[in-house]
Amino acid sequence: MKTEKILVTRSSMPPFEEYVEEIRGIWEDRWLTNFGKRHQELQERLKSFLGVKELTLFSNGHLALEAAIASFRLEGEVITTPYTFASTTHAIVRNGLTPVFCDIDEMTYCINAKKIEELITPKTTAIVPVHVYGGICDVDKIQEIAQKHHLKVIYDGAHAFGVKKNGVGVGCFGDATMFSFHATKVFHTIEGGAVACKNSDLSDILHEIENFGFLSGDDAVWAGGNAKLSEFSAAMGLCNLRRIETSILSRKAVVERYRQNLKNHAGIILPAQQQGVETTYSYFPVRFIEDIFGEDRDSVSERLAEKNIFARKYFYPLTSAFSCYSGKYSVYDTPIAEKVSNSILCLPLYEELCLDDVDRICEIILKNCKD
Ligand code: T4K
Repeated sequence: MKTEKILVTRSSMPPFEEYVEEIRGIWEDRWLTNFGKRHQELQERLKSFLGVKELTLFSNGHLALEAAIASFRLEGEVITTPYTFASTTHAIVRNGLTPVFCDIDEMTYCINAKKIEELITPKTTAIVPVHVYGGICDVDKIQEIAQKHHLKVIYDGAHAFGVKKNGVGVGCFGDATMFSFHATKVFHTIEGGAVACKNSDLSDILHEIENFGFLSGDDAVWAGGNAKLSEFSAAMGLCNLRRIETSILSRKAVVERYRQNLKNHAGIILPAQQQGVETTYSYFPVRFIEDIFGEDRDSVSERLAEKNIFARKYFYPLTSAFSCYSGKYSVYDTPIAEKVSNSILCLPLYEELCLDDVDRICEIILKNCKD
């Protein structure tokens, strides 16, 4: 029997008619982009949903992160993690800065805050940590270090839409936080992203960077580019935001089923459940400890693929191992990140994934299990 392909994720979609209704007005007013009505409305609604003071929308998360870094006019070295998507490291490098890679915490997979200070040099100007998989970095420790050494903290929160720590939105920590609204994310605008921050001067600069340097009037006060979110994307965001709570609940059910099925196996490490953190279940990463489980990550991944199930190795390889950075870094400087990267597999997770399929995925995974 041929079963349907199950990919690592599947975009959430609003009812077709709802989206059509949302974009109908675009045909009437012919305003397609450049901070239109839907853009303004989405920005306000997201500010309130995320509990942040300022929010600047962007055409994608990567450009949002590049702009957030640029907005501080930094020089020198930036301490960051190699355990992330290409975007984080590239955003630092494309700003003319030097990434300095810090190892990760083995529980949360986020930057190990205890290891940051030893990497600080007179050239260090910022820290760019990543809230990985819908977990959250040690924001208190990072803030303490940043204050002590006068460093900026710019979070990559691409995976952390709607995540809270002790009731506080993740976008409230650090000097700025980027969110990704890519089609594969918990909340999406097809392509899109945003930067949250606390002060309106910074959000004016972010606006200039994404709008050719214009804030108001004809003078460009910054050599900015173009990273504006279109009205079609904003309309998708408005539709998706209406159903975000339901969508998160469906993801939660999938995650709980995975946890139920895969617990009690010493050879499988499930993602940590951080105290005080309210997640939105963006990814479900599982580690396979070959000696105990009896099989390595690649072999499990291949067996799933044979059954038309396509899990993904987020994040393998480490960004420090990319050929564009060849000869500059060693993965052995971040041994925990290297170990995790070699054993991690993100299992399929999306709103419409049915629990029977979760059971089937787990059965396949556990087929050769020794423990
Ligand atoms: N920082 C971090 C930590 C990130 O993870 C990301 C993005 C960024 C920064 C940058 O944010 P953006 O500039 O992207 O807003 C995907 C996503 O494209 C990327 O957004 C995401 N992280 C990354 C972790 O995953 P790929 O290369 O794995 O995508 P792709 O095309 O293989 O898609 C993965 C699966 O998603 C497919 O198997 C099926 C599903 N899918 C994909 C698309 C494009 C859909 O269901 N619908 C779709 O439209 O990077």
